Amino acid sequence: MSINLQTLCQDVCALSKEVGVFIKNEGEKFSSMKVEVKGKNDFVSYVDKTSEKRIVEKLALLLPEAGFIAEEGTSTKKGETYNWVIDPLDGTTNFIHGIPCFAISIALMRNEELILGVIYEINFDECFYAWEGSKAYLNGKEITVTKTAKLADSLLATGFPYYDYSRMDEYIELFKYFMKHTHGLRRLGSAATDLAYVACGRFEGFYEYSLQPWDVAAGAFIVQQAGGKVTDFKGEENYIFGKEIVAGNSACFDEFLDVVKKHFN
Ligand code: 2AM
Ligand code: CA
Repeated sequence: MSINLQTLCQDVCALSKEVGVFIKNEGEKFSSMKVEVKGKNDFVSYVDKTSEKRIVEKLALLLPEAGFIAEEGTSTKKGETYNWVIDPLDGTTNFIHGIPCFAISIALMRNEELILGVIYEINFDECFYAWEGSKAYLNGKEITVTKTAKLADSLLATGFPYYDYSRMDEYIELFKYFMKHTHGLRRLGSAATDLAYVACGRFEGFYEYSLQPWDVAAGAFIVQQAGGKVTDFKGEENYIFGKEIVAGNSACFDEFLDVVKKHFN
């Protein structure tokens, strides 16, 4: 069966916005209920799980033969050829604390290849998307990575290690290097948003380890369609399932990756 990826991408954008409204509304209720400590985590998992359920149900209608790799485990169906990779709420810690940076991230894989990506940053109503063969877009306008050619002129984003502390020293040394040799580092708390911001030229690059496929799949694809590069810390292709990602504009990517390699390998 041939799939119209452009139409499918539009449908996934519409779905993300619909679920995004739900998450935003629940978040507003959550703020006013913050004093009630009991149920805080329940509430969050309710928002995550309900969102994922809605996403999975709709995607199952849009592409019945596809399987799912979804953070909350709503469906574990494996697709023979097609699989959706879903994070219904990327940036949960921000969401809990009422900090406006969290997103829905949905990617589609054909066998081992990414062919569609949608990231909807809920608070700013920004939808970033691309499909196989397309440019990358933000709310209907084409986006590209920057042409900044030197790390010295770059703004980077990262995320802090949150369970694998065995590589903490390497991480901190790398952090120090970037502090001294770039415009600065940002830590937004949503890897999907970080990657979307690389794609549209707000950041020159992003790196993090210990991330899951659903945190990075859509963003990695959108960065590439926006003219950027994505690898693991070795400069190889294992960035979706390998728990290491370096993404950046093409012009300073080699310099960026070299520094990461020197610190981590
Ligand atoms: P999540 O909000 O979907 O969990 C931030 O560095 C990135 O790490 C986010 O994309 C976040 O995705 C992911 N992450 C997963 N577990 C985390 C945790 N316990 N603490 C902080 N970030 C976590
Ligand atoms: Ca999540």
